[in-house]
Amino acid sequence: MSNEKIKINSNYLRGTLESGLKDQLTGQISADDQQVIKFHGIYQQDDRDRRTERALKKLERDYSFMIRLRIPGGKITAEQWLGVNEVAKHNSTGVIKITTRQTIQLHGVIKSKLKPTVKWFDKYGLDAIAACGDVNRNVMSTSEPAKSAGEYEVYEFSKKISEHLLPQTNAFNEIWLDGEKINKEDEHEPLYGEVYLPRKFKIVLAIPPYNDVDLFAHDIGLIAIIKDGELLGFNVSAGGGMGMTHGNEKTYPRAGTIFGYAPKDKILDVCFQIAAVQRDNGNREDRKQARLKYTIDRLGEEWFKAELEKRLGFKLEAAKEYEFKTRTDTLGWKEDYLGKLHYSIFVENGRVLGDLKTALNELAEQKLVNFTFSNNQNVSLSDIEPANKAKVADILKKYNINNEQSALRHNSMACVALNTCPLALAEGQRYLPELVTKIEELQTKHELSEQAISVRMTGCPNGCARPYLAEIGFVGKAMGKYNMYLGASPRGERLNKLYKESLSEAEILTELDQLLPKFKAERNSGEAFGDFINRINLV
Ligand code: SRM
Ligand code: SF4
Repeated sequence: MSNEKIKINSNYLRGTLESGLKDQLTGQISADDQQVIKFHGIYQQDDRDRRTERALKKLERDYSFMIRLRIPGGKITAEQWLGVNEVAKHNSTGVIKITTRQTIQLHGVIKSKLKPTVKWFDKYGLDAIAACGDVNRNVMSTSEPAKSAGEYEVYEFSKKISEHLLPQTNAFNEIWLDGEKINKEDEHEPLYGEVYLPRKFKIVLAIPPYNDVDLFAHDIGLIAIIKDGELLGFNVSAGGGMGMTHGNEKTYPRAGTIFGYAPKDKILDVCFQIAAVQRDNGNREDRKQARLKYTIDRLGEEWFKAELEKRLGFKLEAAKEYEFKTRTDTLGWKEDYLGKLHYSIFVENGRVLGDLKTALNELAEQKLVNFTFSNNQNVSLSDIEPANKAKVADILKKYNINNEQSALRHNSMACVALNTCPLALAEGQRYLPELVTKIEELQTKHELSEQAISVRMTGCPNGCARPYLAEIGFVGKAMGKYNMYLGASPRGERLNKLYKESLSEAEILTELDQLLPKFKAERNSGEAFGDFINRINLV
């Protein structure tokens, strides 16, 4: 059945999940329910490393599920962290994965453990509602500590927007929490109706000069305008998106367009109405053309703005001035406007395991920290009382957590890819660390060890680690082969371009062995690698 029919027939996202979850004969659920369950923040997957072995033994695939939490603004308490860790230990692979959208995922949850896991999360005030599916997803905001009340208010807006655009169906309550059943006539989805959106929908909020949310990669990007510590409103960007398909020229990554400015009291409505424009005009025939970016390009930016303003009943003001200076998470100790301390830790590809996990658990058990996940898959230990700084530092020292990685690694990011992602054509997080080591060696050879360059890798062109906004982007084409993209701005404002196709590791390293000395010899003072490539028109 097409996704559109599945949504309409799902009875507001119920499908046949209740009975499917109880079926002990198989580790999977029906094909239609696999689409419905995404709206509940859950994906059916299988261990791709074990497919051949299982097929030879005539066994069904090694099915399990991935659960992605909804954590707007990326903040959770110590208690919530411990709750997640406990359930991860018993019901999943145990690895807590910080995603590129400021939340966490657990992999390897078998069908019979899904409901207990969701219930467990609920006990800790956590949910996975709309973390996936054709709805508004987790709303991201900066992970940098607030320097004023106005900046903190931006974080609060990420929660408000998430709530405002949340599906209202009672299905979550009924299926996972044994809530009382209600009649279909009593269901009401003010934004989504029975058809939900044509495709996924993503919103982020940035506070200049930080663009750690990669503002232009999302359906809506809101740039906070703050004066003297007071939040006034937001510049509104729309139509960003990364996903494309190899060989399909009608698909492409697009950087969002800034359409104007709205004061903060109007911003919930702006988000709602942009989603509504997309709901009513997005392509429902072809999912590869269904994101807002294609709607805007098909109908025109002028049309989009006029349609939005008609629905809003007011005109957007001219965009206010702003400047993004960086996209990189600042690591180490920082202070917020209330005098609380924060310590940001680099987490390679967001995988929390081993000593790092033990250290985070110990810090949480002693109630010394809260946690803020970043949009670059890192974690910040948050809200630390200054009197506890030494205790936190001691625990970090005990587990050798010192942020001593190179500038290159600090700016590297890969998507999950194999072994769980069904769409992966090549490795992502399991391979990038090794490639970064080899690029570091080239940097040393060319005396560029200190040079920060954003390097991002994805196992397929869907763009989950936003590779088209990296100074060097690697996009999986086949096992061991990557398309290489160059020339994006390190501040996230300009996309890169395809440089060469289907390169092996040896070919990648040969290219960089030639490009790095050229960069060193010909760059302007302080010029970043991506800006240099762009200036010399190499691609
Ligand atoms: Fe993604 C699909 C993982 C951020 C664009 N993404 C998937 C799936 C669910 C594969 C699937 O459909 O079955 C991957 C699950 C892998 C696994 O085993 O966990 C997956 N995406 C991820 C994560 C976990 C990557 C990571 O390593 O951190 C990120 C989870 C974010 C979250 O917490 O919500 C993740 N995905 C992104 C981003 C980045 C972002 O949003 O900032 C993008 C590009 C931005 C965008 O949406 O345009 C992204 N994911 C996609 C797409 C392509 C969408 C498109 O418009 O074409 C797909 C495939 C699809 O939707 O058909 C996809
Ligand atoms: Fe999977 Fe492709 Fe996303 Fe990587 S970019 S997680 S391979 S869908």
